[in-house]
Amino acid sequence: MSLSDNLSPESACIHAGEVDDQFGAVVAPIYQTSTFRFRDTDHGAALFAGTDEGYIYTRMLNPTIQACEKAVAMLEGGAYGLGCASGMAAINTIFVHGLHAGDHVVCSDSVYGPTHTLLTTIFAKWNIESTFVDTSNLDAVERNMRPETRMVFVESPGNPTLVISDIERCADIAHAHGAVLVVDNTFMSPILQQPFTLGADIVVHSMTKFLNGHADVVAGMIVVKDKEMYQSMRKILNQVGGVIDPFNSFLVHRGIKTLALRMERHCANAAKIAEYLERHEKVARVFYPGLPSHPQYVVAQKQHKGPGGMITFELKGGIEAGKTMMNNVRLCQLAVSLGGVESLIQHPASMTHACLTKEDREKAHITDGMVRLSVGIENVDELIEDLEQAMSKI
Ligand code: LCS
Repeated sequence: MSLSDNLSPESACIHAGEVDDQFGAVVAPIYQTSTFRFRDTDHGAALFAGTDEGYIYTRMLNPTIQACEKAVAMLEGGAYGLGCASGMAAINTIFVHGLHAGDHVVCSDSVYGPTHTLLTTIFAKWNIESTFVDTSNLDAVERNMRPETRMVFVESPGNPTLVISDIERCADIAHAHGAVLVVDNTFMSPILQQPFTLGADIVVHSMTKFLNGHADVVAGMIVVKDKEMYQSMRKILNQVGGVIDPFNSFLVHRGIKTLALRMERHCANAAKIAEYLERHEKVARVFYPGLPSHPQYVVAQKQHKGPGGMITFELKGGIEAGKTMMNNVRLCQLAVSLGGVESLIQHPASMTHACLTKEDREKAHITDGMVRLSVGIENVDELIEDLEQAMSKI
């Protein structure tokens, strides 16, 4: 089946990704095999030489993985997907592919902790320097570009502050300096934000989150538009080996079928909870892109189709009040990760961003008092009831 590129996101979620029609299967089958038999030695040699198309070995390509790659690429409006073993494997592959000794990276300061430490520990060791800037401040992005800047890496909204960067303007700055713009679109999913339409060159996802949506898979995806970039990145991924496996590809592809529907409920629930929190006497501050009080509300309105399911807030009682609240939730669960059907609550400073120094956290405005809530698709009144009973213990 071939799909038109202008299919609506709701229909694309159901149908994107080619299905093997040997038996008329409606869903892409799971090819749980590590390797593929050659017809004869000439066939094997031709596949390796690239003169024949086909499958050789699952680390190189597998039909189930490819179906998931096509689905995400189509939803993002990109041309090629590369399925990875985790979001971090995807980010690492992008860095290994695009960076050389002596290069410089400008990266959002509010990014998932391990993205920050991957640059400051592993890549710094190979003489690749990174500058972490508040990428919502375009002057700061411009000011920190150097002749050797090869990549601008933007996570928007940023984890966990939900700071929003103007992707279109960041793309303009990156391109004017001969750098590529990479956007981590994990928090929004392609349903709410399509970075390629805003000028991004590479889009990356932790599919562990909204794309899969059911907290039962760890996986990542890189999406690119350019064929040459895809081919050279595929070689790198094959060499570094951080590929997704067929079964996880199947699960993510299955999860994607309900992505548009789930995002609608994530947004509706989170919007209601953000308003409830903002009105609450024990809450000091709420960060949510759908609230007019969000510092980049105008940019959010421009580049998002919905405000998303993530809320970060600070309680008036600081970290102690936050701990009491997190230790008393019943319907929400105290756990890291996000983007699943279940609501999860966690403490960034001691959990997802504990790998940063306190100084780096402060620079990125990640305060000790911040609590992060990933709003699931449960009944919103029951979620509010749960948050209320947990806050009554403060
Ligand atoms: N990018 C973002 C924005 C993330 O939030 C995460 C994980 C990753 C990349 C890495 O993806 P993974 O390798 O885990 O698939 N974020 C997590 C978080 O906030 N809590 O636990 C994991």
